[in-house]
Amino acid sequence: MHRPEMNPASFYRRIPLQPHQLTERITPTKDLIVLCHLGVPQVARDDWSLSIEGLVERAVTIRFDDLARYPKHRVTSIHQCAGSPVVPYEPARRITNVTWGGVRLRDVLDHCGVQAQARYAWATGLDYGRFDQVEVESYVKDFPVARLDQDVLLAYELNGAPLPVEHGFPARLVVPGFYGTNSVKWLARITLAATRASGPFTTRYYNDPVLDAARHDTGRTEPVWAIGPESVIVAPAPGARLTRGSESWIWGWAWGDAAIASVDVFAGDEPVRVTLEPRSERAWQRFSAVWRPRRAGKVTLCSIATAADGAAQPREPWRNAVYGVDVTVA
Ligand SMILES: Nc1nc2c(c(=O)[nH]1)N[C@H]1C(S)=C(S)[C@@H](COP(=O)(O)O)O[C@H]1N2
Ligand SMILES: [Mo]
Repeated sequence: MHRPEMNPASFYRRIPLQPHQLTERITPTKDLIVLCHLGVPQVARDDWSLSIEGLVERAVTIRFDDLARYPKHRVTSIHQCAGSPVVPYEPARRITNVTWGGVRLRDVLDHCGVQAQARYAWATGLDYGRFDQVEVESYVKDFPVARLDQDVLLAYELNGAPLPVEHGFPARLVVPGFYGTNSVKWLARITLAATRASGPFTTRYYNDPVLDAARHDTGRTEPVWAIGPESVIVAPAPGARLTRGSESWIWGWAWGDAAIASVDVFAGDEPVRVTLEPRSERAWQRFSAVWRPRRAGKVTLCSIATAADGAAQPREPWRNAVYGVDVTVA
């Protein structure tokens, strides 16, 4: 693997929009999260290649032009940064919804023949350097092979245009429904393996403590993979003034790895009737409600998403915790 120039050569990020700014269904590329732990490797399209190795019948190396041999696939999906890997109880709300274009990794792997013992795919990026005082040879993540059937992409387009450099040009992995950290940019290698990967980003970072029903740490951990059920209110914005006795629209987005089955909206402790659109592809789902405030004063609006599998957005501090919007009724 050749080592590209890193520019910038250290942690680089752009913080995305606040919940009340998420007014567009497809987040414009200029408003996306950018998160690069080690900096941004500068890779020319013609220098790029992807090696597929490990537990496969035939190891292969493909060049960018080889991607055109596979059917093009587009998927509209939530794209969310999990926030700090070491503070899972801090909600980050770095959420966007975008359209990726590329080829299915499954289609490419079918040519290589995945061996039966392969349980994980390790994905290695071209970036290298220092993160949190640790010298890192490359950014490596992993995901279960069972996930391949769910639109895992080798993506070369974002919102209909070639990937911008900071988003992984010329090609990246996208694991729809998993937190963004798993979607390795500037992808260089896929390794099929029987075990999880051993680098810092799959061991030291991005493993959450598992809590019991009383929220005590069980001592076990689980990988930061599937996106938990979450929702945010887009409007009204924090600090808005609503008029007593007249109808106010409350709307927002709900999402998760599993489709969201219902959203509950509360104005203080008063439940408000909600309409929720069904999920299309892996996109977020719009919900809306009409509320007629009867009393003047300050009130907190909130929304709670429940997924089809029954898991609900927690009120306790966690990365997908319920988001409250403080408004004034006058
Ligand atoms: N190679 C590489 N891939 C990476 C990262 C990285 O530092 N290096 N950061 C991850 C994290 S934490 C997130 S949230 C997403 C962000 O993707 P974006 O910057 O394209 O929005 O990229 C992921 N993929
Ligand atoms: Mo992230």
